Parts: sequence; structure tokens; C-alpha cells
Amino acid sequence: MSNNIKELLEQRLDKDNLKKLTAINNIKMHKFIADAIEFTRPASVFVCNDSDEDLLYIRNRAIESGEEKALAIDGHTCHFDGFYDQARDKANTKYLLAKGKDLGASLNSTDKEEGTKEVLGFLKDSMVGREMLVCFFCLGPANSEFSIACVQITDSPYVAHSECLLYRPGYEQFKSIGDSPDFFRFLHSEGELEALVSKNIEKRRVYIDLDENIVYSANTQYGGNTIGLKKLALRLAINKASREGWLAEHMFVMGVHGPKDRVTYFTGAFPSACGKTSTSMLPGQTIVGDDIAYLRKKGGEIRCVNVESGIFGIIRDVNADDDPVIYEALTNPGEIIFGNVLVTDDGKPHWLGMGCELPTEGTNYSGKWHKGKTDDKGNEISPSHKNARYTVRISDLSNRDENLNNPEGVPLGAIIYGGRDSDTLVPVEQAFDWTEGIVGKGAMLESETTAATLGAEGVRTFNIMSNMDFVSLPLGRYIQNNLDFAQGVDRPPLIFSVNYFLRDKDGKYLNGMLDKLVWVLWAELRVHGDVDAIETPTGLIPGYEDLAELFKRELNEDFTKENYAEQFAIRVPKLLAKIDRIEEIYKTKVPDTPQVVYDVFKTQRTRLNAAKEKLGEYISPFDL
Ligand code: SPV
Ligand code: MN
Repeated sequence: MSNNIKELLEQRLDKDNLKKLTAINNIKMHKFIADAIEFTRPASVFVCNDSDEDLLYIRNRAIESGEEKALAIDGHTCHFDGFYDQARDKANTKYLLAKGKDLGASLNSTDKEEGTKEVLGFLKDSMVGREMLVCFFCLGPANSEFSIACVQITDSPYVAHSECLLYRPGYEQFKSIGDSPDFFRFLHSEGELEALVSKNIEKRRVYIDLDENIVYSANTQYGGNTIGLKKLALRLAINKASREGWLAEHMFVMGVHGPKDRVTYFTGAFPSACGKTSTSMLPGQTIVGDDIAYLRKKGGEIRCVNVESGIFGIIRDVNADDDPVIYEALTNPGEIIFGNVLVTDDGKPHWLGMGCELPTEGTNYSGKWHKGKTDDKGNEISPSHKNARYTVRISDLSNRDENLNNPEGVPLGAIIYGGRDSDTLVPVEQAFDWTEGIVGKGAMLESETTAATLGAEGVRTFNIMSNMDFVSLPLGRYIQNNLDFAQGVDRPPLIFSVNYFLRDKDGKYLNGMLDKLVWVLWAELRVHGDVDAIETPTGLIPGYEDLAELFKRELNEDFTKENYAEQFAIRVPKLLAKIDRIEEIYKTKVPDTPQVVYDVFKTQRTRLNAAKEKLGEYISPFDL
């Protein structure tokens, strides 16, 4: 260790914490911490070595600091983010780009020198009078080809506590990498607080340095902006994966349980708040992860892991009928953090769609709340926020998959891409092959915006592979990486699109919450060639009889021919308009679009026009 670093750490850490830190022999990590101490000037530094004692210390700090309040049920706490800090801030999340580097017009970036100066300006002296927490985590299972060691510095015990639930411990992993410089670094300060929430929201920044594998986050508390290992690390990982020939995706990983105890692993990419977690939690199936997956090729197959060990899930509409496993966990003792829900004086959390009448007063993200309370624009404040969340360990859930921590990952049988689409795509469709799947399903994905990011809701937006907010390389390169990924794979996974959000002409949803179980189980049968399918201009859809059987057996519902005809109608004008819209985006914004993308648009257009000639604009699946 260089003398300066050593001296500084010796001066600023007490004996115990110094011992914990120096037990990891990594100069680059020591320097990162020494620099951060010098820069943010905390009153004290705590180093977490993942012992039960240290984990308890962090949890207690979250409560003592007031960032979390203990609730009535043992192990439950609640945290509030500021009124204007309830979602990911896309506008202020930027890549720091050195002169001459370009990620393309679709990605938000800023000049590296200026941006670094700006964010460091906000972080300077930010921890004066506060405690700095230094935690180590591992992305992916420990001791595996997938593992990435990470160090998180934060002054928010809520952020540190959340990460202790959401990520695998990394202190030992860090020791095992020795002096390797190959790890991710996160520096977060919530900045000045007022009534326990970040005060200077106009100075909220999340700046990403891809060359250094560092993310800086300032003046914010909301998890998506602060929890380094979540979306901040995903942005770093996508870039790293591109350099190393694997994929980092915004995907769940689940075990789909087919006939005779057969388990087929699926990943699913959905934009935030579009049914990703609820798909991975479907009854009778097992969960590996609900948000982020790493995929690698090994021995002729694709294997994948959950990067995380917990769920930071949307709590809205979690109730005993629709999400029984999560509901059970949220209503029983266990370590859970509720975020931005409504809390009543008896210490009980309440949220939208929990399946009962909500109280008319309590405490929420606006402070003391009563029904009818309005914000400064006169809009009524909802009892709990639409993007209110819960944080829980997957190992505490009854439906955890037995391969949750398998260092080899699980073999991938199928990928599903889903978005919020009221009028175009059928509920489920298999792509003809890998290329049409990556282009026609993943790279054409659109979704209506939700409360998971700041800004207007319900606006149809291009969202490539559901990963648009996190892609950290030129989009054409990203598509090419996905296309190339199937090379050398003996049986590439099947690719499907799903759409849970179709509506009729009166705006009513055409599907029930659990219908997705049928789509997923049908896809599982397709992976094994157990059912036939009907060809459409854009892929393969289920036959009526097969769906009717699954609806009866799984949901005890009669799926009528009318339901089928309405949901699975091929809406040719809508599909053609979608191709036009997406093609325009690639032509104008993505100069490095691979030619094959345009080729797929062309063949799909030709097939759609031919079908229109023969069968009309809105084609019943019974006519195919
Ligand atoms: C998402 O918004 O996609 C999430 C939650 O999974 S966040 O941590 O905000 O990214
Ligand atoms: Mn997500």
C-alpha cells in the first residue's frame, strides 16, 4: 500500500475497522476508500465484514438514524424517500464520456471532465458529521465465472441495509480476487437531509464512468438511483459484458414447471412495472431472480444467473389472490423493508391494491397524510406511492428455486420479451428463430411508460430489450452482441413476446392477472416440442384447444373461442405501423444498426402485406 493511503486510513479508521479493511489486500480498493474519505470528510468510517454482528449494526443504524422505522411485525421496517424522489431520475443519469467517445444519440451522456467536476462538487464534504459505510458485495453467485466483486460507499444506512438484503455478501469474494483491479465501485451520498430526506433534489445526479467502473450518486435516496449494485452496476456490466462476450440483461430468471417434474429455465425482459416480478412469482413455478440476469455460453449451452439475492419489488397490487407468495412474506415476521407505503399509528403498512379498504390517515411519502390531502399543484396525494416498494431476500420466499445460488447458473430454455401494449401484439407469440426473436421481439420492444421512472405515464416508448434505460454501448453494437450470442449454441433458446396489457375498444383489459401462467406454460411445452403452433406473419401462436386445456387445468376457467379470437387476432395495420415507427427510430438515431435488423423489418412487412391481401386487415386466428 502506498504510504499516503496507509497513513490516511490509519488516521481516519479506528483499529477494528482498519483491521477489517486491510484484511483485504487490494491497493486499488484502498485508494478508492482513502480518496472518498479525504473528499467527503466523514466523522467516522464503518467497514462491514458480513459477520452477523456487522449486518445487525447496519440494520440498527438504519433504525437509529430514522431512515427506517420499525413496524409492528417483527423484522419489518419502513423507509420514505422525498416527495420528488420516488423513482429513477433518467434525465440526471448520465454516462461520463471522454473526448472523442460516442455512445449514440439515444443514450444520455455528458463530457467526462465537466460531469466529474459537477458530481464531485456535490459530493465534496458531503459526509461531514456523518458516518461512512463501506460494504462489499458480489454480483452473481460467489466463486463463479459470473461473480463480480463490488465495493459500495454510502452515508445512507438505508441504502446499505437494502443492499445487505438484495446482494450476496462480498467481503470474502473481495479477498479472493487479491490485488485484481477488476471490480465495480460505487460512491453515494444522500447529501443534506431535511426531515430525513435528501433536500437538494435539484442537485440529484447519477453519473457513470465506464472506463473506471465507478458510479457516483448524489442528493438522492430512491433505490433505483442509489443502490449501486442494482441499475448502476447493470450499466457497468452491460459494457463489461460487451467487451468480454457475454450478456447482462434486465431479466428475471425462473424455473417453469412442465409435465412430469420437468423444469425449464426462462429469462424474461420487461420494462419496469410491466409484470416482470409477478411473472417470476407465478404460482407453481420457482424463482431464481426477478430483475437482472447475466448470461454466458458454456459447453454449447447458454447458462444464466440472478445477479441479485433479493427483490426490490413494486408493492402495488400485491394481494393474497394475485401474488400469494409475496403477500405471505409481507404479512409475516422476517426482514423486510417497505418503501413509500402508508403507515398507520399501529405500525401497519398499507398499499394500493392490497385487497382491502385503505385507512384515511397515516404517514406516507408526503409526511402526515389524510384522505384528500393535495400537493402544491392541487393534485390529490395517493395513500401509498404507485412506485412504492418492498425489499426481501429470495431465500426467505417459499417458491425459491433450488438452483438459486448455483455457481454454474441454470441452462436457458427460453427468453420472453414483454411490454405494456394496449392494441398491437397478441398475448403470446414465438419468434421463428433466434434472429427474428432478437430483432422482431427484443429490438422492436415498445412499452407505455410507468411510475417507475419520473415523468409522464402511459406514453408509448421504444425500449430495446426492456434495457433502454441501462444500455451503455451504441445500440447497434448491443443488438449485434445479442445476435452473435447464439453462435456455437447447440439449441438456442426459443424467443417469445408476451403482452399482458391488451385492451378492448372500451379500454378494458382483455386478460386476467393470472392468464400469464397459461402463456408461460404453453411456451414451456413449445421448448420441448410438445404442442403444435399456428403460423402468423410474425411468428407462431398457440392453437385454441391447447390454450383451452391449459386455462381449464391451471386456472379452472373456460377460455372461450370468442376470447381467443379477440385476443389472438392479427392486427395487420397496427403491426405495420409498429414496424414503420421502429424503423424510423433505427434510421434516424442508430447509425450502427446491423443490416439484418432492416432485413427482418422487410420480410415481416412483406408477410403482413401478403396476409392482408388474402385475409384482410384484422385476421382471426381461426382463419390462419
Ligand atoms: C426498475 O425500475 O426496473 C426496478 C427498480 O427494478 S429500480 O431499482 O428503480 O431500477
Ligand atoms: Mn428493473
